[in-house]
Amino acid sequence: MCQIPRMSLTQPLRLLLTAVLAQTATAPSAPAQQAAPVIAAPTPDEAAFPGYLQLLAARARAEGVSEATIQRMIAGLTPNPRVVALDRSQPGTSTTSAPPPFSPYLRTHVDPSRINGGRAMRGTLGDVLPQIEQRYGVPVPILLAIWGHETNYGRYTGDFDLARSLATLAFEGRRRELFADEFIALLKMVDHGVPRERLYGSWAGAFGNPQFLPSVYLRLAQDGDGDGDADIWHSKPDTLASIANYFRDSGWRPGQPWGVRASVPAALERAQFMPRLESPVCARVHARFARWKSVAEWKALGIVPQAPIGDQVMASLFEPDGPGTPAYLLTGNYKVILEYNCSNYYALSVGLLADEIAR
Ligand SMILES: [Ca+2]
Repeated sequence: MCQIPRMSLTQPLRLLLTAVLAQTATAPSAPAQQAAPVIAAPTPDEAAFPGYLQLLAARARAEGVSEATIQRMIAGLTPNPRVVALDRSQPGTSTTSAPPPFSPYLRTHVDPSRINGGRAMRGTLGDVLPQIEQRYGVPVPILLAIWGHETNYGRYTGDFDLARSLATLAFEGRRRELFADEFIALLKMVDHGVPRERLYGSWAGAFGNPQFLPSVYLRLAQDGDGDGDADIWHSKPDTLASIANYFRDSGWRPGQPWGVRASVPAALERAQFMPRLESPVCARVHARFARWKSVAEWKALGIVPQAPIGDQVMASLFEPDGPGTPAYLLTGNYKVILEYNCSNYYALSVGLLADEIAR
């Protein structure tokens, strides 16, 4: 997924991280990892690492982490040069080149394997799925599509030691505060009883079936099967309830689609609908949508939705590969998918995969 346009470093941490993580944790064979040769990136001033760990330890102590957890988690920790190399191989964010086309991306991410995997999962989970949908108000196919995108339904969750990865990324300094916070959150997870042997994941610190960061886990992970443990590593109900909780927390509106395919008159003058204001978050992603109008207003302009959507729903027109190619009316729920990973490639393929799983 290395071709995906990157986000600005000024965006909210959650968006930044989910984008980084989702693109790297999807599969060991993902292009992001293949295209990230582990060059001999020198770890910055490695001799200073033990001293830096003591700073992290002091901060953890001040935030109430137990001494036993602190000592256990920093004992023997060394910087991971592979993590530094992977972090430095991330594409820059200032490119002005045109984004690559969507259709090849969609072909490889809304593929028979993910579609059938989602349908099979739906078939095996029985009553628990309607219960989760009822409780959180997020459709099951959307939850499955996220899971399918993040880790191919749990097949690839990453084997990097999370404490080592997060301490390395904090030490390296490019996003020090962000990763220092996540390192402390990881220690809090241990204090809350999460077993050490579960603390493996992507090089950038996300873990489990939904690829949550430690701070997200602490805030939003759920115990979907009622055994008292929010086990997003092994429990399918816990995984899906946790994703659903993330979506509810991000403002998913029950009863609205993420978007619908739409036909657009060839003569539509698109320039007049382009946004006047720059989005405060994830600007490059949002800059590609048309202005928001009600579905009724879009219909009055000759645009015809290809699936049911209420006339009063606010929507934006999106033609990812330009006029004459597939077009979509996107709702506010599409923006919720972007909260999980702020990439149009990701959000559109999650929406379309969910539609296929639901068929
Ligand atoms: Ca559980």
